[in-house]
Amino acid sequence: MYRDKKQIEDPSIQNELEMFIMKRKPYKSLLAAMLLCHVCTNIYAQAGDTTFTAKGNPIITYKYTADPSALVYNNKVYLFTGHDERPAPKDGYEMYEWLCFSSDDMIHWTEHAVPLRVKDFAWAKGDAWASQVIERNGKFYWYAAVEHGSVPGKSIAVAVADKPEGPYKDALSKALITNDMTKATNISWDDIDPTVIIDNGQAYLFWGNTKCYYAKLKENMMELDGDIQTIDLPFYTEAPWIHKHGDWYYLSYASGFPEKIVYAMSKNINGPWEYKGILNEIAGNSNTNHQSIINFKGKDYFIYHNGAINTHGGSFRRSVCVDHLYYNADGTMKRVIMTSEGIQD
Ligand code: FUB
Repeated sequence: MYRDKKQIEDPSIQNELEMFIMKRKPYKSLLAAMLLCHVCTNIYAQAGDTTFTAKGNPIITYKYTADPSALVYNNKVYLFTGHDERPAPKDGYEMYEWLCFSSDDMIHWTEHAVPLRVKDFAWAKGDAWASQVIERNGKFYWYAAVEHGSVPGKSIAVAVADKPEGPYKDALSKALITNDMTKATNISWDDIDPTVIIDNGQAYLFWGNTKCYYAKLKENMMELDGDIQTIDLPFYTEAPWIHKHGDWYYLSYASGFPEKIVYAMSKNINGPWEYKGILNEIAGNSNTNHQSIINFKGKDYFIYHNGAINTHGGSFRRSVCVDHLYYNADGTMKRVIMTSEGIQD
């Protein structure tokens, strides 16, 4: 199940394949076609990139990926994920880096070189938790939850890059949000799971565990513009995702534990938010669920994670999945149907 990038890219593998073709003449044409196809897909990838085809859900099966957030940019979808590295059978999150994948069609994917690691934030000490990337004025801003090195608790970092796939560098040399800035709950992990939107030129950051917080961002995307507000959302756990469809704003989030994804709608980004109920049921074999919602080339997608990979998948070895999302005529969202087949067209 596990492949190393080098197994896919290493030229010695191609040499072995060529030797095999020479020895097995009856299969020569078929194997030559496979080799050509492999080489062609890689013409468009950079050195160190890995290309693969999603064969249903989970879409990535050679490593564990979690906390998806997607960005549509220049006719491509960029998928940013965390990387679960906890060895089986141990429990607990072990996450040191984030990953970036891109696709033209949600089926054929390229994994890019690791774009960001916790150690890129000199002031942070661990936990590459959930994150989201957004573009503004030709720069890409990555908001990410990490454990702070000197202010006890979780915090939100900002990294910046010139290209969606990075590499990213710490934009501030300090955290944007620290645990001592939010007082709505006493827990030390409430400042996690950032989600960001730019609406009519104004950027907003939403985040939080147990409490949902939001604040405006200045045009530089690296400073808060005003006070941190809280939003009262029923059964709120974590993982907010803010998006817009037509003239509705949607705030989806993980609820309860194990988590279901539920959502609220509003005609105003500042609320009031009307609770609309369950969007996605508990995702197989994972306590967390963590969604991202995008429209790409005219279709809507619900991206989440489950613990479905045999034999060690689970709450701490999660895998990203993609299914279709559909809206009703009144703007509400139909409940997601999680499938093994995933996206096929
Ligand atoms: O991956 C670590 C944490 O698990 C995330 O920050 C939460 O949303 C949950 O998915």
